[in-house]
Amino acid sequence: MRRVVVDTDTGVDDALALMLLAADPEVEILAVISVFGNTTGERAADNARYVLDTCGRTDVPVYRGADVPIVQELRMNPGIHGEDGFGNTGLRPARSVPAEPRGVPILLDLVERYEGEIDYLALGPQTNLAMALEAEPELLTRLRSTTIVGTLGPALYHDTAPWEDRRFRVSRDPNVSFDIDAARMVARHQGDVTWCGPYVTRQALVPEDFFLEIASTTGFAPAQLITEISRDYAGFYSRSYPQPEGRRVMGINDSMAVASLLHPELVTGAVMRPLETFLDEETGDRFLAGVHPVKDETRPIHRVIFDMDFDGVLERIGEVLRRPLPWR
Ligand SMILES: [Ca+2]
Repeated sequence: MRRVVVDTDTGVDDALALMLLAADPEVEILAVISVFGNTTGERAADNARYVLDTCGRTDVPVYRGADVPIVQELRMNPGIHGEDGFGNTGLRPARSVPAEPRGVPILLDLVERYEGEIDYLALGPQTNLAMALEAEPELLTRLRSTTIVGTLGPALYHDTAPWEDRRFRVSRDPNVSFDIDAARMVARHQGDVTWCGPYVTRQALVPEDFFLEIASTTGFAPAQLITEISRDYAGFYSRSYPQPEGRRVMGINDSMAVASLLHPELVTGAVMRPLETFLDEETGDRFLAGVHPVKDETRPIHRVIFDMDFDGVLERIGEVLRRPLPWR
């Protein structure tokens, strides 16, 4: 049995990632904690509640986490996931997530109780992790593992502008840039930490038809929820990454990170690196990338994923969405 805490700014790909966890009989979700990002912290919490309820997992607790970054101004992603993070569908859970108790103290309690047993999944900005690190600097070594959606991936040797590298072709890393201080704080702590960022996740653009077909042939609520909330989202991806014959596609970013934890054999490329932040002077965007270790390296070394078995991940997603409820 794997014990998981999920930290999510619940948009469309977060919803799918939550479903992979909710369906897995080997996974106990101890808590879901919200964070701002794809939408407000409040909506992120309610959306997570809605996803879990849709999957028949009313037993999984959801808590409110960080609503704003540690230092910088609040930025969000409304153009991609809609104002409500759910493609402007307006879906709300039967009962909203209360403002108290807060997620970070809950996490610290869980770490006391399940010392060295928790796999932490950060699917949004790393603000909750950074707040928990402020209270408990040993946090990352007391978790079994930490998997984070963020980073440009591994930078080239002595690369001073990794976002410009044609091999990476990533212009945005919202989870990191929405709270760069939090990202830097996590990067400066030792632990079993894996970063799975846009360089990996943007390679996996899934045809919208994949989900539409499952939803229409099975009629199952989780698959139908994904197709309902992803109409605008698929529109964004299809405009940003035009496909032959105008085929509509969408990203499954957070599911890649979840798959890397639940099915480590699907990770086909990863390196161990210290991580550094970078500033794009032109746009003001900030990035985090794995850099080359130096002699007598003292910076924490984290794992940076750069390749995955994308078909394998999609196969797992298909299996889950075609499985009738109840999942547990
Ligand atoms: Ca996310």
